[in-house]
Amino acid sequence: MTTPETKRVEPEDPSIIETTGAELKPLYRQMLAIRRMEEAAAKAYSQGKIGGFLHLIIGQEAVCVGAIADLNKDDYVVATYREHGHAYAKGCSARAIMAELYGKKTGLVKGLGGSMHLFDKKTNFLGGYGIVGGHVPIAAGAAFASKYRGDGRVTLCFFGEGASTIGGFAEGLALAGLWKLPVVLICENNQYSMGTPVYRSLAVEDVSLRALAHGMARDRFDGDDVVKVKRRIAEAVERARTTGEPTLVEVVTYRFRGHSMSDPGLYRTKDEVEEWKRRDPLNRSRARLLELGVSEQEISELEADVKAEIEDAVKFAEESPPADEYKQYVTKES
Ligand SMILES: Cc1ncc(C[n+]2csc(CCOP(=O)(O)OP(=O)(O)O)c2C)c(N)n1
Repeated sequence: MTTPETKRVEPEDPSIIETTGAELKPLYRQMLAIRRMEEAAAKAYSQGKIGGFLHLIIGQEAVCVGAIADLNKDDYVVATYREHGHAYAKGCSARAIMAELYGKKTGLVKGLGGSMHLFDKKTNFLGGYGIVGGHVPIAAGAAFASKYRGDGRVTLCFFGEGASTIGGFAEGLALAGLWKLPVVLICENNQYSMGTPVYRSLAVEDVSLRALAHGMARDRFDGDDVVKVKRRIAEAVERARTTGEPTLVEVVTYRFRGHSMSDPGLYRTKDEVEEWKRRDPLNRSRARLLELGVSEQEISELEADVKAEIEDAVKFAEESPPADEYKQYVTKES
């Protein structure tokens, strides 16, 4: 990036990662479903059908989709409040996610958590946390459990660059490095913590360098190409699974919309946003699919299928009954 506020920390990597239509097509489908799901959520939010906070990942979809693509089903994922895409990529349905955003009983956590607190035991999606950086020690704990039990599972933990300034982040890294925990810590550096640009929050803008203080491996790359994300995170996952060693990975990305629905994003210029949109990971993958010989008709069918999936999810959420009051779930013992 050229503006001083968001100078790109690493030049865009022009190298083309080898792939096939068969590999890229499902990744494109997932990214598109996440985008359409979040666009539908934004619409419902502005109609007053979704309450509370709503943080969208639009623009960053390649990170969660690529990173989670090669995980085993029983591996763990822990994420922030910007986690609808991570939950979907881990296997949660658009229906259950949307119903949760609507506060409905059929939602992922019975409508009691909402956007920031998605959680799903079936897919080992361990949340959804609203406290910035507070979930990094939780991820270290999940990875410690795997090491202790010898179950061979790996934990992926996602957070923003703002989280790297928080005490919980330092504690999580310290334990992961000291105990050699099978965790991959993924910083989605989207250039802003709410309205604060990287250069105002970090003295050293390369977040991945923090790995050196904890004796762990590190990696850093741009997150526009979903296949690149898939390959590079797979290397870190393989390291965690085979040697039990953690990695800190920084993926440079950008959110196209404000921090949350209440943020018009006035702290950045239209030109800056447009420049990043030119690298939209979805457009990039669609163009690549055509280059790889996937026909326009096949792509259109996939897109129609995604549209139907999200329309169905919205209908499901709208028609579902509201959440029960919380007290219904509180037993005498608790
Ligand atoms: C401990 C704590 N401090 C402050 C906040 C308020 N807050 C919510 S999101 C956010 C910005 C976090 O930015 P970053 O970690 O870069 O993640 P991003 O939102 O960009 O994905 C802040 C300060 C909070 N939720 N928790």
